[in-house]
This record gives sequence, structure tokens and C-alpha cells, in this order.
Amino acid sequence: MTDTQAVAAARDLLHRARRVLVLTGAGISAECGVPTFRGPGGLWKRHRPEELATPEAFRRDPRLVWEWYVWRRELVSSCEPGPAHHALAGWLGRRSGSARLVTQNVDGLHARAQREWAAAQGDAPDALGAGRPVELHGALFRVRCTACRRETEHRGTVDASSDATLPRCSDCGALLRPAVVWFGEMLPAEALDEAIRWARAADVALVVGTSALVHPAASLPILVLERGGGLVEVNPEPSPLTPRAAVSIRAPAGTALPVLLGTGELPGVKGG
Ligand code: BV8
Ligand code: ZN
Repeated sequence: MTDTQAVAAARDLLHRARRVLVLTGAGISAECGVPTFRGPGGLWKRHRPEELATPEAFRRDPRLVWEWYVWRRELVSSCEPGPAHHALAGWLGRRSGSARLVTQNVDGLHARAQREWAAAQGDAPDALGAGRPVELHGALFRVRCTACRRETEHRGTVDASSDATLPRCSDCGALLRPAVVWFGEMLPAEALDEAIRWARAADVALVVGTSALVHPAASLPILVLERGGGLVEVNPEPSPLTPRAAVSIRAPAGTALPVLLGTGELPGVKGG
């Protein structure tokens, strides 16, 4: 299937879908300058996940783990949502409730793109309501107390130069940690329930920019397939989901999504 035919087929599948589950991974932010985990130059290349993204690592050396997250927070703060985030935000807004975005990303770029879209429609920026992205793996700019578990937004500077300067809870004084999900940790129950509810109700899954290796996130599109639903994948590389995709668009998200989800005519395909 040529690229244009693939995009036309995917557009048709999405257009006819009653409910769509959208699952995104680090690849959708790659063109915005946010490194992926497993690709060339990916985050895991310089570090091993068990060294950093586990509760044991944090207990062993909270300063090292915070140093990695401070680096990622500073990096993401200089990144903007890209064409893929904006195309998806507009499409979700126009689908008004018949599509749900579930992301594995912690960079917050989807929420920013959706706030910008809502504001451009004249809606109050918090009019996202049901459109707010489901953040399965937490958020880079939220912190949680390791003792009383109080969770708050935290965009301020974190000084990871010594254990003594690490952030502490204003309520109980215990160490704060990034409010992200590490390996071996349960995903936030409310987020996972919402994601599974949508996977069980959707007739199409649109999967963008994920290696589909991390569970339970990677199992969500399988739930859609098991009920006879269709799968559209956007990824320059194949993934374990590719063999089960009705359409696989081998392109970067920043190129594919504006065409796939935009309102314009498909170049080269009549009535696309
Ligand atoms: C849990 C921290 C229950 C947050 C992350 C064996 C089999 C199956 C599962 C397991 C197993 N052994 C252990 C498990 C469970 C484990 C797991 O899945 N391990 C895998 C690796 C085998 N899962 C867990 O531990 C989860 N919890 O199961 O709890 C439990 C609890 C207690 C006791 C028992 C059980 C927790 C998972 C969350 C882990 N946290 N990170 C952070 O700092 O970010 S994982 C990390 O990987 C990120 O969160 C990321 O979101 C996630 C997925 O990665 P991707 O987003 O897909 O990124 P990646 O780099 O891999 O791929 C990028 C893709 O983009 C590529 O395909 C590339 O081709 C593509 N791309 C590149 N450029 C573009 C592009 N696409 C489009 N456009 C482009 N321009
Ligand atoms: Zn506390």
C-alpha cells in the first residue's frame, strides 16, 4: 500500500469509527526535541532503566535519580508541542467526546497543545474536561511526598547537587519524588481504569510513536483488537503491534498526523 493509500485508508477507518482510543509514546515528542527512551541516542542508552526509573534506585540514591529528572525537566521546559500534538488536539476537539487520548509520556506536551487549541476556540482553557489526556505514567512537573503521598504541581527549580538540597514536603518534611510511574510500580488506578474503559469501548485504536514494549500500556491496543476493532499505527519503525495493524503509516508523527487528522483534502487522493 503506498503512503497516500495508507493514509486514505487510515482516514476512512478513523472517520467511520464510533469511538477511538489514541495511545501515544515518546516518539510523538521526538521531533520537539524530547529524547525517546529506546531509540538511537535515547535516554536508556546513557543510563540503564533499573539504575534510574525504579523505586529501589530512588531509595538507593535519590540524588542521582533527581539529577536525571532535573535534566529532563530543564530539557522539556525548552520544548514546545509540535505539529503532531496540535493536529491531535484539534482532531480530539472536533471528535468531541468520541475519542480519548491516553499517553505514556510525562512531558505534558499533549495537555499544552490541547489547552492552546481550547483557548483558540475561545473556550476557557480548562474547558478540556473529558478531553484532558490520560497520563498513564504520571507527569514530569508533578511531585509526590514519599511519606504522606501528597501530590502537587512543581515547576520550580530542584537543586539535586546534594541530598540536603533535594525537595521536601511542606506538610511533613519528608523527601519529595517525581510523580512518575517507575518500573514495578502500579499505574495510577484512575488513569488505568479510564484507559481500559476506553480500550474496551473503542472500535479503532490509533497508536503513535511507541515501541509498544512497556505494559500495561502496550496491552491497551490489544484490548481493542480482541473485540474486533481496527488498529492504525504511526511510527517510522515497526513495533510488535505492526503485524496486527490494519494500516501502518511508516512516517514521523509530525508529518503524518497533520495529514491523517487534518481537515484538508489528501494530496493526490480524490475525496480522501
Ligand atoms: C507494572 C518512567 C504492575 C517514567 C517508565 C515482562 C513482560 C511484560 C511486562 C513486564 C515484564 N517484566 C516486567 C514487566 C512490567 C514492566 C514492563 O512493561 N517492562 C517492560 C520493559 C518489559 N512494567 C512496569 O513495571 C509497569 N508497572 O507493571 O506494575 C506491577 C506492580 C507491582 C508488582 C508487580 C506488577 C510500569 C511501567 C512504567 C515504567 N516507567 N518510565 C519516566 O521517567 O518517563 S517506562 C518508559 O517507557 C516511559 O514511561 C515510556 O513512556 C515507556 C514506553 O516507551 P515509549 O514511549 O514507547 O518510547 P520508546 O523510546 O520505547 O519508543 C519510541 C518509539 O517512537 C519508537 O517505536 C520509535 O520508532 C518511535 N519514533 C521515533 N521518532 C518518531 C517515532 N514515532 C513517530 N514519530 C517520530 N518522529
Ligand atoms: Zn509529606
